[in-house]
Amino acid sequence: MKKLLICMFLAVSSIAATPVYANDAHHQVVDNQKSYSAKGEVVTVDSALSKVKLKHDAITALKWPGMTMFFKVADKSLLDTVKTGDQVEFEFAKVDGGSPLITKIKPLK
Ligand SMILES: [Cu+2]
Repeated sequence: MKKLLICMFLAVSSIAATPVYANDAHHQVVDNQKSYSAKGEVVTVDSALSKVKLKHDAITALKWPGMTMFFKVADKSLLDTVKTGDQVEFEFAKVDGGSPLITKIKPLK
């Protein structure tokens, strides 16, 4: 439950807060950025806000259980190829302490 809450917090904070790394040139920010891949199902696509709600599988590298949550996408055009109900695979980058940001997403065929 604790992990679930942390992950939900990240999802909420990604909507409410602007990441601070744009203004922070400290090299650790870059060093700590990692990329993760996962699979899931599209629940909601919000192109206007560059967000997608995914019911994702467990992400063991982050010790996240499977859950439904919003992700920001790096570019809203990434959402052109997916729609509600699609099974997808996606990649996201995550800076320590920051919000996950999807860099790739595509339907599983
Ligand atoms: Cu999650």
